[in-house]
Amino acid sequence: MSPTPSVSNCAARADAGSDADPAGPERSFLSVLPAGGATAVEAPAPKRTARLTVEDYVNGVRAGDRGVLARAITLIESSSADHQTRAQKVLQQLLPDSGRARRVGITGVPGVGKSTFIEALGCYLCDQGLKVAVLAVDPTSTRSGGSILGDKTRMEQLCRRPNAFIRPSPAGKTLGGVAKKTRETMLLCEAAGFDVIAIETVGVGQSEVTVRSMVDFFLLLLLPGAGDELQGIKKGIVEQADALLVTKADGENRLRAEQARQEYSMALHYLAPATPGWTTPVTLCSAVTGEGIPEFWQMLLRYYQELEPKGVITARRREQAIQWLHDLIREELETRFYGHEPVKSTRPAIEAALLRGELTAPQAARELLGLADPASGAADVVGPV
Ligand SMILES: Nc1nc2c(ncn2[C@@H]2O[C@H](COP(=O)(O)OP(=O)(O)O)[C@@H](O)[C@H]2O)c(=O)[nH]1
Ligand SMILES: [Mg+2]
Repeated sequence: MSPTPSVSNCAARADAGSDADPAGPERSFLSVLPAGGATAVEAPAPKRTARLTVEDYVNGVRAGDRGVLARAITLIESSSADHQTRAQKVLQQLLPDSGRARRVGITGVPGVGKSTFIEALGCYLCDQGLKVAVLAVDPTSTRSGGSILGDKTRMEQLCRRPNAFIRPSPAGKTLGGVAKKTRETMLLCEAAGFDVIAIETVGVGQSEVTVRSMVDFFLLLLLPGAGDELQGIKKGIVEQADALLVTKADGENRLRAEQARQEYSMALHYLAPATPGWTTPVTLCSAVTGEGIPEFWQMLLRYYQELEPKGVITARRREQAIQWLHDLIREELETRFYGHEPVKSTRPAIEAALLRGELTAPQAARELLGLADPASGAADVVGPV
């Protein structure tokens, strides 16, 4: 990606996850970001490139300033201790302003049309005067950074909308790390007044589960041609979806898409709905003809209208908050455990003993755990049996 982004709201990610000063890499981005979303390139305003205080971040995000929002996200993505301290202060103050957006996760196999759909939906919503933020969860981005760039070029239309904000996921080492930033980024976008947050799963594997755990509504996109497709989708994902949408229902695919829709509708009869009280619909869409985009939005509104009064959305968010807490604790404990010096130095020997058949895996685990916490009862493993 070019270090000097063009006039758009596509946030820079070159610095994401690094220790770079948030005021630095975003500087070029800010200097060309038009205040009101107009296309004119303005002269850099010196004040805006200065190091922001916690108050500056809080006020800027609250005011819906996309430049400050982008910098606040960079602060959150930074792994430097100083940045993290400030980032947490910013988040703390903005927390009361968060929570008002509709959180939608979009998944499906690579190439199914997620980015294209999000762009079409995003443009449609911007036309309605709504503010749309697009985030991505990509645990594999360290290995396949190209996919992100591809996505961005395909969202060129949406990038130009003043009501849109697009932020690719940082290249994270662990899925939990990436997801943590995405969750916090979502809170910041909500505080900045975005009405809809669309989160695309980019990598394969664990990212679907992670995105499901941070959204209200989970959409699964499917290719026309159900037979093959059913096998390509990980078992369990269909059961997690609040709607199935068969993409590319245009041209010669139109008929096949309709057939796929019917097959999936039948298959869903045998599954419990992902959200209690909601019947999972199966519909068609085409980003080319625009079919299904307004209908999807109407369906999403109906979802909230029906389930919000019953407290279903609130309950889900509460569960997700608790789950997030435990995910963070688990991740932190694991990092500390493997980084603990006695564990680090003894681990190769214990693993070797395991491979030689001298220890079982549970014995090896207890021995290592005992090194991190001598009170944990490893004695009965290392002592006489
Ligand atoms: N004909 C047609 N092609 C589409 C449609 N949506 C996406 N595509 C194409 O499918 C390919 C993959 O789309 P993309 O959005 O990048 O998929 P993603 O990997 O799921 O994000 C691109 O070449 C798109 O142009 C659609 O509705 N109709
Ligand atoms: Mg994509």
